[in-house]
Amino acid sequence: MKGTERAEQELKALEASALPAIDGASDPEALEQIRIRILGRKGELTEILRGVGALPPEIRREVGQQANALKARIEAALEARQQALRAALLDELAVREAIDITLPGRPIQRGSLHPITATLYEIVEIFQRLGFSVAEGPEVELDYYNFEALNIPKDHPARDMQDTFYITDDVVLRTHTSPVQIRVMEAQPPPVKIVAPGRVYRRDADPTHSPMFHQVEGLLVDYGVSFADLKATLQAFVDEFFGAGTHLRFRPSYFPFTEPSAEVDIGCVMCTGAGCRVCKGSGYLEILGAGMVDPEVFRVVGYDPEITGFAFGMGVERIAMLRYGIDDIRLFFENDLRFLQQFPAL
Ligand code: 2U9
Repeated sequence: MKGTERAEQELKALEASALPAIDGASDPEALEQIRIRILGRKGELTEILRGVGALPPEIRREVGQQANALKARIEAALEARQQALRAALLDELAVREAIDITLPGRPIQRGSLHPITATLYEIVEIFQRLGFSVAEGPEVELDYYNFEALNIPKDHPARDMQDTFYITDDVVLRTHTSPVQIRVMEAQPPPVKIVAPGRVYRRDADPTHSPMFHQVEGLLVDYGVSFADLKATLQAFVDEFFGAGTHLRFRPSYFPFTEPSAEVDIGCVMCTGAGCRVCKGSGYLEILGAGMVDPEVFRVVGYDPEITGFAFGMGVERIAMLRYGIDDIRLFFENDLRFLQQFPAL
């Protein structure tokens, strides 16, 4: 019996020191140190349990049960304290790292389409609504498609080294998007109803000319197409782009690939005819060139000699300059945000 009492006292003393220590552990690390001290491989209670087998048989069972019961209580206390510390940590994090979701977000700078891109899209979309499809082609183009097939002979001024970027004798940077229409006609029979938007290149640089600029050209080919069809199509375009009832004027002109040809003006959008800085007092703005496709062009692509068609071409930068009253084309390519941000986001 004396042996039992001594063992009981030892266990009581251990319990009396262990439980307050566990409850007082201030963080998971301190708690783990306590667990090791009591239940680790050389822990106080582990040693007691290890010694149970060596006790006299008459007290072995009683002491063993008490030691195991204490082990269970200590383990429960450790678990409870661990849970409490974890909960306290989460509470603290919830306060320390709280996000105020009612704060307004930081504004982000949104980009928008470049005014030339927006203008080009707007032009193309108007023609799409009129039933035209979009066709594209290479910017590095064969001399044949850029000039020869368009009835621009070898000695034509448009082929002058002044105007064209030559890559080799036979390869150029396209000077207009017209080669796209030649390629389309080579690939498919009439009817053809396309617009060809894209970059073009000319050796030219001053306030109204840039060595790279954008064109939208159109081509409609079918039997029985007339100059009246051309006028009606262009009137529908300017009504959409510049406003209903925009006045159109055709002046006779010459292009190697159209006959007859015309330069097309609208009544000045700035002064509606009175004369201003933008129209230089004339009351008119030249916005595009157009004409009936020359039969020579149809012959080159192998079309029926009876076929008819009209074509037109416009410079996107020029149209944007007229619309917004901009007098220097280079502003479009400097990409100064103070300039670009003046255009309505699209
Ligand atoms: C094919 C047949 C005919 C396209 C045309 C114009 C008139 C024209 C200028 C406008 C301003 C070029 O950018 S600009 O300098 N273009 O005046 N373009 S008719 O005629 C074609 C095209 C393709 C097969």
